Amino acid sequence: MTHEKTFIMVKPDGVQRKLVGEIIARFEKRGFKLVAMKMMKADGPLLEQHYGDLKGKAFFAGLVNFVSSGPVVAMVWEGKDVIKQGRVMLGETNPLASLPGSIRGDFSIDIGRNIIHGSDSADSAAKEIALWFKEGVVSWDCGEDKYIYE
Ligand code: IDP
Ligand code: MG
Repeated sequence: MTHEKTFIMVKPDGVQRKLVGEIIARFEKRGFKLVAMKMMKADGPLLEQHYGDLKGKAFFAGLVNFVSSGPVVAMVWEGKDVIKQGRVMLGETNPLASLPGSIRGDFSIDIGRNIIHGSDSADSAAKEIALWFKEGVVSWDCGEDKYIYE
């Protein structure tokens, strides 16, 4: 299914550290297609919904507080297996457990400053895309697709 979509967000630490271009380049070069992107400040209620599954965790308030502290770059990427592949490209939640070559493994150290979010399942991807891009995403034909997919 080449039209699978995932939600990827560069968190405030990734934006401040000017890693947005690097992250976009990695997804583009892999062959995935950008179908939505915006820079925005996420407020508490949006993040409480986004991270709803983590309510009750000791780090929840700090997480919401940090991710709402500055601009984020929210994106939707499309392509075959992009949800799982995106998670592999991100690395582990704990950057110290992430392999070099992964985004977190290459650019971060602490778990609460791991610079990027990626949907972890088809269900959460659908929910997150609907939550962050109420306006919908862009459908476009990429001329390179015939050189990426056989
Ligand atoms: P994920 O981002 O790899 O999917 P989740 O378990 O969904 O990881 O947690 C969401 C975010 O919450 C993580 O990316 C990380 O920034 C933060 N987080 C997770 N576990 C901890 C923790 O034990 N301490 C501090 N922050 C954490
Ligand atoms: Mg998660």
